[in-house]
Amino acid sequence: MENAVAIRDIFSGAADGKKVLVRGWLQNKRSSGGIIFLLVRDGPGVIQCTIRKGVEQGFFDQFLSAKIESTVTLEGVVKPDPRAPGGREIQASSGKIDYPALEEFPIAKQAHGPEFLLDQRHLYVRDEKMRAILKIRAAILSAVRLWFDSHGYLEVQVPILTSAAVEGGSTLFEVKYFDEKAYLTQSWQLYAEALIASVGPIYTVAPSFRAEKSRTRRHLTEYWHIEAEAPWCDLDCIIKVEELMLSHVLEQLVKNCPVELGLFERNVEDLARVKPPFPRITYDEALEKIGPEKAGIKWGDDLGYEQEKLLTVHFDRPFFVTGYPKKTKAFYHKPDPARPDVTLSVDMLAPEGYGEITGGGQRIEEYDALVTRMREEGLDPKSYEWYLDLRKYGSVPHSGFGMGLERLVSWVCRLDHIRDAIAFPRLINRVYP
Ligand code: NSS
Repeated sequence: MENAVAIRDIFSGAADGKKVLVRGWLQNKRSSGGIIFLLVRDGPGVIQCTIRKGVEQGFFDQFLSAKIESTVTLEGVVKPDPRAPGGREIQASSGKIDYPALEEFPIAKQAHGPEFLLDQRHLYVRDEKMRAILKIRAAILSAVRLWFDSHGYLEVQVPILTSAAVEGGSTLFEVKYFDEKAYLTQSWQLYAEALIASVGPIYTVAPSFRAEKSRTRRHLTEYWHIEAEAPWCDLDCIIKVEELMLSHVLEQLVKNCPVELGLFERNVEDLARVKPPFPRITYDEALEKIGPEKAGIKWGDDLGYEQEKLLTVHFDRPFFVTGYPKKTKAFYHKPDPARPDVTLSVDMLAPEGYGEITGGGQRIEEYDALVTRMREEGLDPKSYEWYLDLRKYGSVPHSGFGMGLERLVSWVCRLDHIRDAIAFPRLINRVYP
């Protein structure tokens, strides 16, 4: 196979006036006045190639009738041209269609409905915005890793197949595990609490699963979860980890993905101003701000999407809500010693109506207190035997959190629906393609 240049490299100017060979997918095509304008995409880059009448007739005619999303090879001279996207084009003198598209590409330029695009997701991932999302996800994850790696956190992996619920039974996916029942993990947390006694502060990037029975614009059934856990870390400590990590991630994103962010209605200034400390309010203050009557809830109820939306109008950057009532949170949350009906819990909410992007807090470290909370929640301590063991052998105050990658991407890119924050979304009514 002949060596092709990377299209992205052409825009440095180094190839101006030189002959290059490029290979890619025919993203778009139009012809006018004896010139065919082709947009060729090799993945990272897209460049305009022109074929003028007067080149070899067979070559011209072949591309005149080429279907969109065929794969092509083109050879020609690079010419700076301010009218071309990115300021450069290839004036092609030869080339071929490697694999012609067998049918017309089903995704046209005009608007399609969301269900159609979800059915065609295997092809829609070639769309410009979808490609930007994939780059933004990758940039977020590499910034997350950079931050944790340089702050003493070790990246570890835990099972996806588990034997007990972490975040309550109502969203558990059950799987048949030979002759036993197992579940798809909702969070790494219980295993993380075991591993901090082995290697100290840790983090992971892994899929989590929630059998969410409702259709909302912020729930997937399978999502990517960035989670961290640290020993000798209280609520205040974990809040600081979250705000330092996220502000670093956003700083990197503004630096590394300005073009991708530019495709969305996001002003990068909104991200650049996110610096610690983030605003903090308590659950009680949150209720006051949203007006419980207006929000249709009373003290003790969890904040759902509608309530969070009302709350986010008071902020122009991510903020924390601490001290959620005991009954709104999972059994492992430590009750506040000064006020045992609330927990040492914290959610981070994104502004502009997006709401919760992280959940976490301080864990119960005493054995008896943990058994009591399990019983209150109707859980059988026998199902959590190994987890309880962790309180028998060198317990420690500790905290952690989980951030939904797609929730973060939705806010950063101002998406209408979380399904567009991931290549192949899993939703209540969709496991295809
Ligand atoms: O249920 S969480 O609030 N908390 C936990 O799972 C803790 N065990 C994490 C921890 O402390 N290690 O979920 C954490 C985050 C939440 O804030 C969302 O950003 C995201 O996970 N999340 C979701 N994203 C997309 N779809 C769904 N269904 C979903 N559920 C939670």
